[in-house]
Amino acid sequence: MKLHRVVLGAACGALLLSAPAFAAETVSVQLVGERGGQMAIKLDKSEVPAGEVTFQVANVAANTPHEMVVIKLDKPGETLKVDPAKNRVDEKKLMSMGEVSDLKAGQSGKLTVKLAPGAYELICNIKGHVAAGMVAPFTVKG
Ligand SMILES: [Cu+2]
Repeated sequence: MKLHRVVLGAACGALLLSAPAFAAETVSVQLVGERGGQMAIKLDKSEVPAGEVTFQVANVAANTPHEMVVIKLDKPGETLKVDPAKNRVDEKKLMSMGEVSDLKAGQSGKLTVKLAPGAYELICNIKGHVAAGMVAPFTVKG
């Protein structure tokens, strides 16, 4: 047991020394679109290495509030289901890693989270917005 731990520690040390990939990543997120029209979540990158990630989120709409929620998927390719009664995704049934909520048009905010490897989706879960296109796949590499 003890030996195992020492070997693991040495391996991690080597990775840290050789990998600028451990530096914190920043993702620029634009929340786009107006009520009643097409909406989108635009990212400057859709894949980052595991570790600390900062999402810089800007609502660039003219007059529509938006938000960004980071959802971890059970498996790649899974699609989030919109609850037809509520016209939004039921966050209680999902693994939310954090969010920047309630950004008025023109506002921005940021979120820093530690993300493990896996498949994620960024959504705006204001009523009707996922159905209008506010879903962006996001991958964290091991
Ligand atoms: Cu929205």
